[in-house]
Amino acid sequence: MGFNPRGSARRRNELVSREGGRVPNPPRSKFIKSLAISAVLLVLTVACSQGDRSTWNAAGPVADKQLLLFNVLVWIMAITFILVEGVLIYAAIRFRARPGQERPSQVHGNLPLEIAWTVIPTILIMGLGIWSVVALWQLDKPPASADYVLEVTATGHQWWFEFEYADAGGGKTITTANELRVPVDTPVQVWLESDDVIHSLWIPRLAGKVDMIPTHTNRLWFQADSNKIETLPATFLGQCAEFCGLSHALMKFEVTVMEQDDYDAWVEAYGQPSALSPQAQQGQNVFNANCSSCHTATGADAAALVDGRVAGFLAGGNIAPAPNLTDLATRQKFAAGLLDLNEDNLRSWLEKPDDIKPGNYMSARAPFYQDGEITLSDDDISAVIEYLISLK
Ligand code: HEC
Ligand SMILES: [Cu+2]
Repeated sequence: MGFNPRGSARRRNELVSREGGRVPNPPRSKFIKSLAISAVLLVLTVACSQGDRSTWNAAGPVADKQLLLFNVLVWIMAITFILVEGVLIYAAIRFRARPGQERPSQVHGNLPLEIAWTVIPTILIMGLGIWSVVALWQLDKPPASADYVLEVTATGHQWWFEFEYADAGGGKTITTANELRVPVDTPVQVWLESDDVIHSLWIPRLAGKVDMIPTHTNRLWFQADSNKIETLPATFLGQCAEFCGLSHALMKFEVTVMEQDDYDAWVEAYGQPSALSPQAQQGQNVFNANCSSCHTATGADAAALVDGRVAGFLAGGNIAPAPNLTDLATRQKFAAGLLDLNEDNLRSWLEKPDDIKPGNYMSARAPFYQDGEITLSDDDISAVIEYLISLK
C-alpha cells in the first residue's frame, strides 16, 4: 500500500521545525509570492504596450482589422468569463453545505436553460470563427481594387532580415537589410521566406505575425496610412516573433514610411557610386579583400554570389549569407536594428561583434576573427569604416 505512516510522521515533525517554533504556513507565502509575480508581470505587459511597438496604436488597415478582431474577442471572452465564474462562485457560497442540513431537493434537467447554453455559445463561436477566417483571407493580400502594390520579398536569416524589391520603382531591383522602406498610403505585399530556421515577421503597428518558413513562401500585406502618422518619414519597429536561436531577441528591423518623392529619390540613388576619399578608397580595398566574400556593397546581389553564399553556408565554410551594405550609410540603424549608425558603433561592431550579438555568423566564420576579436590593423579598420559610411 502507498500509505507510509512513519514517513508522514517524520514530515509532520519537521514542520514543527528544528528550533521548536512554528514554521510559517507554506501555502500562504506561496500565494503572496505568486501575487507579487503576477503584479510584476502585469507591469511588464503594460510597459510592452508603449510607444512605437504598440499593437493598440494601429497605423494602417491591416493592423486596424487585427486590432478590432482582438478587441471584440477579448471583451466577449472577458464578459463570458466574469459572468460564468461569478454565477459559479455565488452558487458555491450561497448553497454550500451547512451542518445539520437536510438533503436538498434533487432537480433533474431544465430544458429552456439547456437550450440556451447550447445555442448562445454555438452562435458566438460560429460568428467569431467565420469572422476570423474571413479576416485571415483579407490579411493575406491587398484589396483587388488597389491600383498599385509594391512587392517585397523578406527573408529571415539568423539573425537579421533581408529585403528584396524585384521592382522598387521604374524597374529597379534593390536588395537591402534590416530596414524596409515603403511609400506612405501604398499597399505593400510581402513575400516571406527563410534561409535557415523558422522566423516570423512582425511590425506591431502595421501587421504580423506571419511565419517565415524555409522552402515555403508565406505572405502578408500592410499599408501605412498618412492620416494615422504625424510626421514623415516615420519609423515603425519590427521584430522577429518566432524563437530562432541565440540572438533571436536581438533580431529587429525598422520600417521607414516615406513620402512618395523621398522614396523615389532613395530608389534613384541606390547603388550609384559616390566619390570616395583616399581613406575610403583604401577601405574599399580592405573590404574587397576581407568582406566581399559575404557582403555586397555595389547594388543588388548577383545571383551567383547568392548561390555561392548559400552553398558556402551549407558547407560550413568561411562564408555566410550577409546583409547587403549598398545603402548602409542611409540607414538609421544597423546590426538588425540594434545600433545607431555612426562610426563609433561601427567600430564596436567590427571589433567585437559577439559582445553585441552572441553567436552571430560574422565573427563565427570570417577568417579575420580569432576568438571573436578582429585581427585587422587599426588602420584598416578605420579605413573600412570610412568606406562603409560612404555607402549611400
Ligand atoms: C563570413 C561572412 C562575413 C564576412 C567575411 C564579413 N561579414 Fe559582416 N556580417 C556577416 C553577417 C552574417 C552579418 C549579420 C550578423 C547579424 O546581424 O546577425 C554581418 C553584419 C555586418 C554589418 C551590419 C550590417 C547590417 O545591415 O546591419 C556590417 C556593417 C558588417 N557586417 C561589416 C563587415 C565588414 C566591414 C567586413 C570586413 C571587414 C565584414 N562585415 C565581413 C558576415 C560577414
Ligand atoms: Cu527570431
